[in-house]
Amino acid sequence: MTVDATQPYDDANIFAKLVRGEIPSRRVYEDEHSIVFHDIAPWAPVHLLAVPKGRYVSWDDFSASASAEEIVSLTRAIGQAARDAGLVERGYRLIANTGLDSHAEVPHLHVHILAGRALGPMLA
Ligand code: D5M
Repeated sequence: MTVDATQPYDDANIFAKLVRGEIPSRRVYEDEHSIVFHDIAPWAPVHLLAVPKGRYVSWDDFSASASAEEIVSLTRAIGQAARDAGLVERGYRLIANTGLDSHAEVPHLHVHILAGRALGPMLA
């Protein structure tokens, strides 16, 4: 099912549980406001997900109402995780699916970090 970016936040979603530590994840970065972990169904040889710990459905509500500290944290988390994974030399792609046409499936903001092969001009 795809995520309607205008829906209210659902505390039972899978990434809410993951942030709360109720389900396991392979975390590669964590700070006060953000975590980065491996995607369980990778689209590329390297596939990480960066998520804010706060209750944001998508880029839409995050960009409108997250604090400056949360926004800086997510930005730094993505850059640090990419550097730690050795992705800078060959590069990487960031994707934040938002709303019905994007095919977002989890109603908690997540930024995909994709790398490890030449990704081509677009995914779909
Ligand atoms: O991407 C949702 C992504 O979330 C998709 O690539 C699978 C991933 N996923 C789902 N459950 C988990 C858990 N438990 N750990 C790690 N990764 C997970 P979307 O942009 O919403 O289509």
